[in-house]
Amino acid sequence: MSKQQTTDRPSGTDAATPTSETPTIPDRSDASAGVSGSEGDQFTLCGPVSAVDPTVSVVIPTLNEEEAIEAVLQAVFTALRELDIPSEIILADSSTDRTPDIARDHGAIVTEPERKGYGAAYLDGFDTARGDIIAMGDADTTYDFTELPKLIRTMQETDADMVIGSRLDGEILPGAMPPLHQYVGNPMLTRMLNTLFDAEFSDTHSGFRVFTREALDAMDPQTTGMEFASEMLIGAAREDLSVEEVPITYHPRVGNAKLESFRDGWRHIRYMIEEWGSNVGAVRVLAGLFA
Ligand SMILES: Nc1nc2c(ncn2[C@@H]2O[C@H](COP(=O)(O)OP(=O)(O)OP(=O)(O)O)[C@@H](O)[C@H]2O)c(=O)[nH]1
Ligand SMILES: [Mg+2]
Repeated sequence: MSKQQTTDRPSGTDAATPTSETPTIPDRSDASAGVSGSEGDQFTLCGPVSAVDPTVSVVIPTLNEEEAIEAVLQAVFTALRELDIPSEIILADSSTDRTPDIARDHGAIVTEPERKGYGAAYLDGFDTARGDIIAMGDADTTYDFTELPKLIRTMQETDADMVIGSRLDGEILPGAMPPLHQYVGNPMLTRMLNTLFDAEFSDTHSGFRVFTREALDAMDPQTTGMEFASEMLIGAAREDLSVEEVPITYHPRVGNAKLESFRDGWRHIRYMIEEWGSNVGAVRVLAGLFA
């Protein structure tokens, strides 16, 4: 897939290392210093061309999230300071507002997906990601990126292929999720996926996940819409990947939702039925061959 990667940083350099005194905008005068390692509360944020390859790639899809992106990036910075691992932040952006400008000013790499949709954005961002560990989450403040170290440490400690932040096993703050989603849609779609694909996930629509590069290659997601979230987990179940879940707190959204409950819910259901049907069809063909 060809893509346009945009950055206003000089090539051959790394982003600067923000400190608590200068938390919002990395100091460009420091941009030629290369990766300086982590001292105190500094961290290494790799630019598109960097002396040190990032180990962690934080991939965030954005569609007009100018009201939220700054807070989201600050939370990512807090997580990266705690993790103390060379990292990159990639925005797969389709915005027409100031989202990409704000992100670039904060040292993120911004790509412009050719296709529309949540899944298409992630596919584009994953294509750019260089890390062995990939993290994904929304740009709307619903997921708290300061919880990212908990997910990554769980992955390292348990040797899991993927760790999911579970809202349904964690805490959903007032106003964060419509009751229809919290008590009907998400539990029902989670149960449906578990039943059809013999899995035991607690929250299949959580978009806050970390996984290894190998796990991503094995899951091999392809869909472009919101059903991408289900497709990844169906792939994880199919490939028998080891998946851990950790409880997380889900917060109210800043900015307008892009999700359309019934249209996107239906896309998940249709995708699950089609996938299940094609597996059943394949089993029938195989059974027929050996009958
Ligand atoms: N690049 C790109 N990003 C998208 C697109 N659709 C959604 N996003 C982003 O994907 C993330 C998830 O979208 P949301 O609108 O938050 O969907 P959701 O999390 O299912 O719904 P809420 O619970 O209301 O937040 C957000 O960061 C969006 O900005 C798209 O077509 N292109
Ligand atoms: Mg969201």
